[in-house]
Amino acid sequence: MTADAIRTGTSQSANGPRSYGYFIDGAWREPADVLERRAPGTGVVVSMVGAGGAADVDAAVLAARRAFDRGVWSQAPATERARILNRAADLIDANSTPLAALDAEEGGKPIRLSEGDIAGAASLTRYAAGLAVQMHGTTHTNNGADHTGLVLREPAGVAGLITPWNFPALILCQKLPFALAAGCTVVVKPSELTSSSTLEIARLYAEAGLPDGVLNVVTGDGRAGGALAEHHGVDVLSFTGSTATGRKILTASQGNLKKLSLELGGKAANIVFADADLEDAAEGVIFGAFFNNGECCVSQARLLVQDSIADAFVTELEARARRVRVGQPLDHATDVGAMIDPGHLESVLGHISQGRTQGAKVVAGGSRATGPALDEGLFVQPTILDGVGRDMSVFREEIFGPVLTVSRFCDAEEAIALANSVDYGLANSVWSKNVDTVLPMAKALKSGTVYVNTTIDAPPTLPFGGYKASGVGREMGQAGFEEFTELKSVSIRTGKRSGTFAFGGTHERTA
Ligand code: TXE
Repeated sequence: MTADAIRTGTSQSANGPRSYGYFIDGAWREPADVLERRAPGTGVVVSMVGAGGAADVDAAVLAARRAFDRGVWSQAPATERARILNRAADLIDANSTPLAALDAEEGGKPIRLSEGDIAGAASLTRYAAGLAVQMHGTTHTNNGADHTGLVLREPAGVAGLITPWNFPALILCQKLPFALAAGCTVVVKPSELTSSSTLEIARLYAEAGLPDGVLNVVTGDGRAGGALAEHHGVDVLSFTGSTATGRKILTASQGNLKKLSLELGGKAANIVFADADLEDAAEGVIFGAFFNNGECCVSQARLLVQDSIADAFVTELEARARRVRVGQPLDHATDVGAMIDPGHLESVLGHISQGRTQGAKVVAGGSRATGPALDEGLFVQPTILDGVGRDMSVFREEIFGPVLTVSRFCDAEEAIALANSVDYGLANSVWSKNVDTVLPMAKALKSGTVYVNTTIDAPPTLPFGGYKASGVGREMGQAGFEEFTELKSVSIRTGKRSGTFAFGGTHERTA
């Protein structure tokens, strides 16, 4: 299937922008208002999506609620849910080329990474299909001969999913197939900046045989997201985005006390000890910092390096940073693409300039990347700031761009103190060949993930989420699946009941 062939929606001209409606109850609905998306690599308008509001969200939630209550999905045999998820995974794979192009074009991310995202999206979907058939509760028969306890694991109900722009298809698939595997019905609100791949994946699910109303997509900005977070028809909400928006969602979701999973910002550290494999570590540090343009919640934006090797290691990083290719997102030679939008470009450049003012030394990059292929786009040079102290804003705040800060430590105790001194706690990496170093470090770091002698390496089996301001709840793994379920305890007594309650009988059974 070609990119043109998978475009769907209310209208589309041959060479003009893609145009999409909302996907509600198995049908495309024309939006009253639209949002234009300009490709950050070229400035050209490439897609138009509905600017959804509360009424659109309400229609989608009602469709999801009706589908849930009909039981077409929530009560379907687990093997049937798994079959459709596996079919959807096959279709995602079969459409990987056009899907990857959509995310690279709208998100500014390098196409090679985008292709990896789509492969990851299919793999997460297959993993979730396996969880569907293993969903079960427990039985308890050790509470007396006349008692049986059942703990039922049930779908949580209608799931709201709000996703960001940095990994549009991948983060969708860290949530969607898990919710579907559990038997939930779903309303997705993708980022207004990168909605196309989500809408195309919804279409692929319909092709895979997902019943109408089980998956609904409403596009739009924070107003649509806010309406979903507030909606009393949503039972569980899973969000990935900024900590500031996560806090708003926490407040908005209070009305019906919905279950929440919030995957928020990060300020991860790559911690390199003198006894590491320094070749591997240098490669990992460059990859961790500049992966996905640095627009990544687990971006390893801080390097903490042991004093004794620091100068030589930084010199090696400078040389490697110069070889990182900044270029058009759709070019397979590109390592670092375009920043997501003009405001974000200004924010990243502002952080670099603030770092300079506060005393950091620019050892690589430091400005906007320019050149004939880049001038219409939003590009930043891969940047390394050395001599960064723990009180500087570039050390503490999420920059979300291709900017690496370098700080030095003398021993493990100081490394732990530095790594843990920020508000975030999503992920950190430790590089050392000494198990007596890495294991205590892994235990002491306050983050949901610790990579050891590797970085940004997250198989679907491992739960993912944050400590501190990086969020609550987990995605992926068994724990991520369970976020979309509820437990129900069923307490069963058999035999004659008389004289066994507290009033007028013995207290033994309830004590
Ligand atoms: O995120 P938002 P933005 C960080 C990163 C970035 C900053 C801002 O530092 O620079 O956030 O990015 C929807 N109620 N991350 O503004 O606002 C919005 O429409 C409900 C980290 O894009 O968090 C989109 O679908 N929803 C991150 C989603 O929330 C609301 C990934 C994320 O947008 C809403 C992206 C509201 N009030 C940015 N307001 C990560 N953890 O990977 C907005 N939204």
